[in-house]
Amino acid sequence: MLRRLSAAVVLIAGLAACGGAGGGAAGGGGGGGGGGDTITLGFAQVGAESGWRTANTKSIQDSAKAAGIDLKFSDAQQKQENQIKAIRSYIQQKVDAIAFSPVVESGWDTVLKEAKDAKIPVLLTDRAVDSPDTSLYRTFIGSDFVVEGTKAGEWLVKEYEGKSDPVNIVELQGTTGSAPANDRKKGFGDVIAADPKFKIIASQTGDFTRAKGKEVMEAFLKAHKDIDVLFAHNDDMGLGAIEAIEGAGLKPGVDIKIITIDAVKDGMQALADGKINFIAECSPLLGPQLMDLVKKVVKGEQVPQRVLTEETTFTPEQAKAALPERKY
Ligand code: GZL
Repeated sequence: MLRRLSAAVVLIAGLAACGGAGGGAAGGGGGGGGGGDTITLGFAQVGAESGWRTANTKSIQDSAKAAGIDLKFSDAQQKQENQIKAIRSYIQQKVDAIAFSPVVESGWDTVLKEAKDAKIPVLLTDRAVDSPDTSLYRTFIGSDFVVEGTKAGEWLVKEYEGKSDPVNIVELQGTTGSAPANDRKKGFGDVIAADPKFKIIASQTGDFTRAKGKEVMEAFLKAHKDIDVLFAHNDDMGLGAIEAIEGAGLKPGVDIKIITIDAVKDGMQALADGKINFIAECSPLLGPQLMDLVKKVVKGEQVPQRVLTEETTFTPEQAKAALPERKY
């Protein structure tokens, strides 16, 4: 599905290439910094739930150091109340800018209004919020999760082209209420809805973790003897499910085809080994572009309201070729 990119949306490659200029959300000074001082950035991270998150945290921390930005960092252990507490503490500390990856889409307006009233610009990274008031944040840098789900669905449609037997699918959803879970489910579901042979016979959250993915897949296997396909919203839940499938004496990637999203090293290894059949990439390496955007926002420059990460997909052969150079 080709998505029209409005003028306010810049692909990361473009941003990196042209140094970040772009239309979209109004710029505006930060709470305290700017000028020649060191910029202080408060970053409220989701948690440490997956290989993707670990790589994302490393990208943020390494990029802040390289950019000479003083980073205050918090890990919310996947709890929204902890992220809100961290944002409030950054406001009290009068940081120059705040960035965060909202663990879920809703419930941010109050704290974002507090940041706006304190004249501290907020940048969304990785995940989106569902607030209709886009003045509450200066930009959102991250993937299009609907497209990722669409790519997963399109692979499945192609894989079963010309076949008419029913295809029973189980789905391991990401964190309930999170943008990646909502959007990946939508993208995938919209594509397979076109052919009635595809049926999602069970769908439950595995909270993006390996442990929960294994636990829920064990339950799926007990309840259903006719599973053909697993669609997992991230590699980590897929890797947990592989343990459950092998524990049930079945061959992952053969008896049950597996599609995941992220393309972290462990997922790519399972893909190369034929235990996963297809991965849609979701890049965690948002750090460098985020620091570019922070500097521009603190200086009061205009930044694109939406910065989209460019991503690809991998088959087993492509994973084998990519693995030696894989950064995460
Ligand atoms: C996606 C990110 C998701 C990853 C998971 O951008 O928010 O959260 O797909 C991670 O691996 O836990």
